[in-house]
Amino acid sequence: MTKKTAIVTGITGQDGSYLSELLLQSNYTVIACRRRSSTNNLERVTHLLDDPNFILTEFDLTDPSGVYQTIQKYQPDEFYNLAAQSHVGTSFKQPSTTFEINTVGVTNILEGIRHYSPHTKLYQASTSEMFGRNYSTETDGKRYQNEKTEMLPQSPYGIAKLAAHNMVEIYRSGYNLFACCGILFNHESPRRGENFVTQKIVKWIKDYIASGKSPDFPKLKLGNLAAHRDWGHAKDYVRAMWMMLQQETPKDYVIATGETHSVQEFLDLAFKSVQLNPEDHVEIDPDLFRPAEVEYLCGDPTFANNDLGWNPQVSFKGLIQDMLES
Ligand code: NAP
Ligand code: G4F
Repeated sequence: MTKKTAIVTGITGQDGSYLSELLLQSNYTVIACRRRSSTNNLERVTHLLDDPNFILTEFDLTDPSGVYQTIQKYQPDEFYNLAAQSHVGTSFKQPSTTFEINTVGVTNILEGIRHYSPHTKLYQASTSEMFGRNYSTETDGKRYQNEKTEMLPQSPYGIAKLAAHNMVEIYRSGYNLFACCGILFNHESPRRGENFVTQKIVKWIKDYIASGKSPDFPKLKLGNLAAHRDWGHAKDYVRAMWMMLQQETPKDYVIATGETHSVQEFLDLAFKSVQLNPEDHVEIDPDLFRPAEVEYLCGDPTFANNDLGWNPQVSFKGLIQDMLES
């Protein structure tokens, strides 16, 4: 396999770490971008730091000159933009920062590629959150979202991601760039951030067991348990990102499992697998409800199945097991 170079942003995050592993295994040089931090936040990529093909670079998406310089310096074959303010709840508290990073930051990358490296193929991390409260309906009444479903975002995060998604489309058609978006549904793993609901539940279980099941252990506080999500495994989803950039033409794809479960179901299954009952330990906290909620997400990945040959390998139960056992 010929050696390629890829810039990856967001390498301190869940997806950036898995994608970096996949690219290094596939003989890439990875230009691993992370923003300055006053503390060490490289835990997810510690095992990659000694690899000479993993080149750490300081980079903040919101600084256009730094973005341009990085693109001009490396002129990579591929650019995976995984950096974002990725927490939906936080986006209600920090809407302007979210827009600056998730929309203006993406525009900086598009401009950088257009001016300094137009051959570079771009992957942009779009999201099912862009569908918001909308879905399509099959004749049997099943609700789903696919590439044709209209988008009605319900959060500053969803709006910022949709603006970036549309920006990518403009640069693809207007400037003929190879730029595409993966519309990824929720994906989790042992490396998921602790303030997303799945990891929050799993972490509580682990800490509770580590406490010796202390009766004084604080309750698990959660918000809306009725929301439905289509949860897959991050390892499967980063494979889809790579596959999109190996195509002849740039296209956007929904990446999902096609199954949906409520937060309550995730909670019940995780607790049951360690012989605990959530009713004894969970407290509903009204402060954790969002000003606007996406109640139902269930992706239809038919296009990715047929066009990319992509299929998820890890089941819902397998995902919970992996998170609990890690
Ligand atoms: P994550 O774990 O929260 O990682 C986000 C990364 O972005 C972190 O490395 C973070 O760095 C970096 N970042 C934030 N602001 C930045 C800035 N101004 N400049 C440079 N880097 C910055 O997110 P993830 O779950 O891996 O998701 C990856 C991407 O996919 C995100 O764009 C997310 O919005 C999108 N997405 C995720 C899912 C999902 O279910 N996981 C689904 C659809 C789309 P710090 O460590 O310094 O904070
Ligand atoms: O785990 P969540 O915070 O994920 P959410 O909001 O679906 O966003 C994730 O998936 C998106 C793709 O659809 C990504 F674009 C985004 O970057 C992120 O990765 O919340 C899932 C559900 C929500 O309905 C939330 O209201 O769980 C509900 N929930 C209930 N209690 C909670 C909690 N969410 C969090 N974070 N914390 C709770 O205590």
